[in-house]
Amino acid sequence: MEAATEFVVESPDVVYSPEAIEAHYEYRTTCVSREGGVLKVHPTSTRFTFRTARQVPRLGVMLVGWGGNNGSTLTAAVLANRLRLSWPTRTGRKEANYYGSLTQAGTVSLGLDAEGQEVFVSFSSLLPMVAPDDLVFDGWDISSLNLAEAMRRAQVLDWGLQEQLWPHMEALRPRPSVYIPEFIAANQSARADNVIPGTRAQQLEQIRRDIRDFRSSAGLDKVIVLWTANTERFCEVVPGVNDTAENLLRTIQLGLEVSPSTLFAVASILEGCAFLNGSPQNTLVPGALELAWQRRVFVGGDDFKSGQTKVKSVLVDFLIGSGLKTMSIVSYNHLGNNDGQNLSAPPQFRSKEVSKSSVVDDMVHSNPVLYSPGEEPDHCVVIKYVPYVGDSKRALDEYTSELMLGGTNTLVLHNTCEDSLLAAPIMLDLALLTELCQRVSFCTDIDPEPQSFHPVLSLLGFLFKAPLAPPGSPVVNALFRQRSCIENILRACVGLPPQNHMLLEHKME
Ligand code: NAI
Ligand code: DG6
Repeated sequence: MEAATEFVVESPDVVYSPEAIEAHYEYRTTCVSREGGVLKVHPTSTRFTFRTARQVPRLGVMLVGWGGNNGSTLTAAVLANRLRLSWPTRTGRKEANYYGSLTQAGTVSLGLDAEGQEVFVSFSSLLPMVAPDDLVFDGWDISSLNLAEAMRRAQVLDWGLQEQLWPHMEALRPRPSVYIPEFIAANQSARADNVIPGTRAQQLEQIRRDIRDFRSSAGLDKVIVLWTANTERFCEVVPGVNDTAENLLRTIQLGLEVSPSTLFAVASILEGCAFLNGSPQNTLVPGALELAWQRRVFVGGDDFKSGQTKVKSVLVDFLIGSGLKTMSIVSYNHLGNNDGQNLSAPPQFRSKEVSKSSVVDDMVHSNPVLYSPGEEPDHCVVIKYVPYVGDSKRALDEYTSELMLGGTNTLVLHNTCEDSLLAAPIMLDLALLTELCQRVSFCTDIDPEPQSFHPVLSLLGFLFKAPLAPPGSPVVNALFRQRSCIENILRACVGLPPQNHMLLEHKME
């Protein structure tokens, strides 16, 4: 059954005008205080008014690392869908689709119909969103291969699809990029034949010119920049160098240490374009975050949550949420694509190890019944480069949990799939949701001044392994809490209550 695509909320709290959807919404939550060893819980309520502009812009997405496996696969996926391509494989004809995209292939329940059955619609129909087929791509890569050649190098797509896409991708050529060898593995140097010369300040200016050029030559209303280039080593956060916006901008002018990804983040923010970091390194150093705050530009990161980590953020939530004490998590990966080769160098592996390891923290901390303060499961992450398996990554996990009365439970998982076919729909969702958030504003009964979401767009956490959150905000990794956050905020924007799954209608006599 195909999900319905359009709906209207009939309520005095929701007003549709040609320009916007305006919804009055009661945000009910609780405030907890500790008084004399007793927790006191106060239900609270705040009245919000959400306004979502209905006019969907012509959106451009600039990928840093456009010629990589993710970049070429995402570009190919959008073209294949736009052109309605189908191609023969040994198991039959396949058709282009957007499986793996929350917005395009996920659904939400609007409520119950007269028969008491749930009515589902596509996630993308909750609010007006850019259609993925309408996205315009551009980007940078230190490798000069055009996108057709990059697609062939990636070895991700079936040959029959590649052949059809070739004439459409051949003319797409990545712009030269910033190459600072010490940030990525030495084994990448042979790729770097397409670089922006000059000082850091000149490179920053060139990136800014590229963004402006793309915006005007493609007739775009908006541009979003997404880092999907190689994983870099972590950058040291040094007072006076990158700890404030002012220091970071001065560092760039003086040519002191700044990573390529941070240069791209700064350029995007200065151009008023949202910047999203799909890799694990600490691109968004405090100075970059402050700049985003000052300019009110959205930033999001870090590291796409695509496979093994996504499963982990479900499985550990299930284990700890069911009262089992997970004590050991061991995750092996082997893969043979260029990402795997880059990660075979210790500093780049370290960046990935950190982001892959942080993912169970919130679940452990949420359960003081099982874990005493400071207690954590052993958590080991191993990544090996095995060229033969190419983009078809293998992920092997072992989870051991304590059961009642001294028992143990060990779960073992083996996951095989094309890494880039998991990452591409996530990149799509990132661009579409970020753009949508740019059209949402709100005010409250306490503060009638309209405002936007915080520049650190933590609503995107579902899509990132190590989600960035505004200072002081809890970091949520549990996948279905993250999904509910997106769904419920979008529901609020059309005046719908949060999805509570209570189905009380079916629990009465
Ligand atoms: P890839 O190695 O195929 O592509 C990266 C591209 O970036 C290459 O074409 C390379 O030439 C280019 N590049 C390197 N430094 C650059 C720079 N300074 N400026 C512009 N381009 C530059 O890697 P893949 O598989 O596309 O992954 C991209 C990134 O996404 C990696 O950091 C990876 O760790 C991350 N990632 C991938 C996931 C997946 O499931 N595929 C999931 C999570 C993160
Ligand atoms: C090896 O783990 C390579 C990495 O780039 C991952 O494939 C990528 O980060 C996806 O990780 P995960 O844990 O979401 O599957």
